[in-house]
Amino acid sequence: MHHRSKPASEQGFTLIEVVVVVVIIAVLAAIALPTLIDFLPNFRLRSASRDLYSAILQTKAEAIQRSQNVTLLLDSPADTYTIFIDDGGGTPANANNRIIDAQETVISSTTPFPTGVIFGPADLNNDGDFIDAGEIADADGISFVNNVIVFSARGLPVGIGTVGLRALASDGSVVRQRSITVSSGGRIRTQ
Ligand SMILES: [Ca+2]
Ligand SMILES: [Ca+2]
Ligand SMILES: [Ca+2]
Repeated sequence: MHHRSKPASEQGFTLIEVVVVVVIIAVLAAIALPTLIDFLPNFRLRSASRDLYSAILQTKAEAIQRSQNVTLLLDSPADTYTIFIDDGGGTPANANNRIIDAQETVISSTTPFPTGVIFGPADLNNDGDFIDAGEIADADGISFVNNVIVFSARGLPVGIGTVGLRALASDGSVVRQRSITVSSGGRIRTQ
């Protein structure tokens, strides 16, 4: 009676093979995890910054197209923004009050930032001050008067300012900061 050995593929794993695979997985995870933990808040911040930049451009384009002031309302505690026409909608008392009143036209409904992204002061080069290019010291992260970015029918900003964005880690620490600045010529710059 002779014994036929099974093909290698049917023999299952030896203990040493399992240990080697587990060690390889552990090493790969240890390498990838910090990158992943860092990557996610950064990714969200970039996407929030890009979306807000687009919203500012849209506000400008709508103002030109509609030949009237269009307002981008930045809500710092809520970390949202909304494009609307603050013209009172027929009720003069409600015009330019930075409140979206019942009869006013909402152009782009309220957009929240992704999880972990907030408005906040931005020290872009992390040197402890808030005075370098594109930095903003305002506690609420918005230096525009009354927290609105308004464009006129000519496509020019009614006021200039900077918006600071912060990406937070799950423990609440600040991972990365960015800013968007609107200059008097209507140029929009992200940093
Ligand atoms: Ca209003
Ligand atoms: Ca600084
Ligand atoms: Ca402010």
